[in-house]
Amino acid sequence: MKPIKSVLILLFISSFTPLFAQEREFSDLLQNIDAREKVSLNGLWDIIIDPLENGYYNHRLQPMDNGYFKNAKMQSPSDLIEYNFDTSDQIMVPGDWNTQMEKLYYYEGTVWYKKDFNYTAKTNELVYLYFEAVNYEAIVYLNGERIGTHTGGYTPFQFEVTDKLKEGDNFVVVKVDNKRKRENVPTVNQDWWNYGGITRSVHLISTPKTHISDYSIQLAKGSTNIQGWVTVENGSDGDNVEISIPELRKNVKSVVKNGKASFSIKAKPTLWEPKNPKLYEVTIKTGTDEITDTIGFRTVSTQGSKILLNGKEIFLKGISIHEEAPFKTGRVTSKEECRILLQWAKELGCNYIRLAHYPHSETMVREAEKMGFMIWSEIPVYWTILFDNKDTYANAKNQLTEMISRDKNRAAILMWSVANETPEGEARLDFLTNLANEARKLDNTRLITAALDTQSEGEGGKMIEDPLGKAVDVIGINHYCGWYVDKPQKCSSVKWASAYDKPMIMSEVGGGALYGLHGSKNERWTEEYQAEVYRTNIEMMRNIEFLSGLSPWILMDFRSSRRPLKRIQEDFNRKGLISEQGMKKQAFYILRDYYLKENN
Ligand code: GCB
Repeated sequence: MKPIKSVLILLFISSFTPLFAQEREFSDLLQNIDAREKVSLNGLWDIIIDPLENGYYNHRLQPMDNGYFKNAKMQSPSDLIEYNFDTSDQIMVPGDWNTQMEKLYYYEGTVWYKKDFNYTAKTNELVYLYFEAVNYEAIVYLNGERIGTHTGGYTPFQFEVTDKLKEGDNFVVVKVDNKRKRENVPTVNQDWWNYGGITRSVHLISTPKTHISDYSIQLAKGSTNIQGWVTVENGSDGDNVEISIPELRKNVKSVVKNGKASFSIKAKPTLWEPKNPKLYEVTIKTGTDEITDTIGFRTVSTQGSKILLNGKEIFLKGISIHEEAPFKTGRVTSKEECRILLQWAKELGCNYIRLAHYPHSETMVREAEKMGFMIWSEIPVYWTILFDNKDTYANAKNQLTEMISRDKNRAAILMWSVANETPEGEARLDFLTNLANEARKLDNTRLITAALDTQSEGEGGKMIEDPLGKAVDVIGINHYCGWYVDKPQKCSSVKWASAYDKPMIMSEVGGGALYGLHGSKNERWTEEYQAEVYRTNIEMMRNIEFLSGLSPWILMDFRSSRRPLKRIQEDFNRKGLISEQGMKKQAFYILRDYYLKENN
């Protein structure tokens, strides 16, 4: 190979370095996209399934400059073009591909997506192409030109495309790749379905050239003042920004300085809480741009082993939830599906939900907030990710940053979780301590947590002394008494002690049952067995003085390729209190009784 050619190839390859390598405070995501003028790119997209990445690499495994992203069409009958989006299969966006085509059920690899659309530009506007989530790696092309990449399956990303749009016909192509890789976040082993595809909505969002891009508006830590900042894209220092909360009769003006307009408002808002999830309309104005959000105000803190909401102790009566659709399975794709899951959690008597094991959609978070659920939100730092790999850290940090960027104005979120069930070790401790510090740097108003599954046996029973306990504000414990360890009958007498004077949440307890399977309480997979696990675990939890909440595993049965047992699991983790078809198992009512009768 000639040197000049190899340099060019290297440059080409290195231009695919994931964006998360860059240092920045918040990600540059537009805040509150629902309030923006936008065109939906949802609906049917043309797809080409490409397990060999033939549309990307040539036969010498070099990236090609005329790959499928060119969306080439035959010009004459003698042309050789071995793909054609216009005659290909189609699937729905938003949506996972696994549940839309039988042959894609277990598929992990590349699928090319293409959508045609029409656009007429307005003067003085900027246009963003915004993806709410693509699992896992996305390379995005507009009209045949690569515009950027994104890594991580559960957070949004955007590209400013104003100059790349044509008047009239346009097309966007996305190379989506959900291959599991050892260095990814999550890594290769996970207990949920690796749903691939453009799993959440896609929009073209237009804004004035100078526009409000981001803001943070919250009660300040330990104060009754509403505090925040606003950033203005293409603005300059000296620009005026106005923030108003009409219901509180507040209106303040601020000026952009060093890129941000900061403000503080003395106010006495009605505080957001589960029994009264009060949200206020807040309007921000600058120059020609104006945006309105609905924002709640509350404080959250800890005092010894207690969690305080608005200064008062609160017990978190929760349930863990995967972002899996009721009745049809696959990824949740609508507000209605979010509301069904949340309504079930309401019926269960919950005031709290753990959104496992990755950031759920903004719709889910906003609907939960309106319904009065306190939220634990989490990134997929799960099990055995590569704690000694710098790129893995950069990736995890980027997912954390994008999660906090998107949801920092949601009062319902009390906790950011940095990890789930990670094995003890020095590299892991450094990795997660750094992530926890990072989360605090981005947002000092919320608590940091992680779900641990390590404990030792001491005189006082199970002893929580995982060194990660130092780095978090709230300790989550996953423990499957009666399922993975011990018989259910043993659980009532299990005692817990902690080396930390911090609140503990039982972030997971539970066991599996196939809905409709009945038998004795000693027979696995029966509803009676699962109910017994709940009964005895609830007794165990009553004895934990430093317990400040729980989120048993899990609201609804969910797909997992770790669960092959025929006639019982059939690719589902059966620890749901409700089957994927919406049928409530006995254990649902055991937990509901506990929530409705105790800890009010
Ligand atoms: C866990 C994991 C969760 C699994 C669950 C199980 O501890 O955190 O992702 O699905 O156990 O069912 O084994």
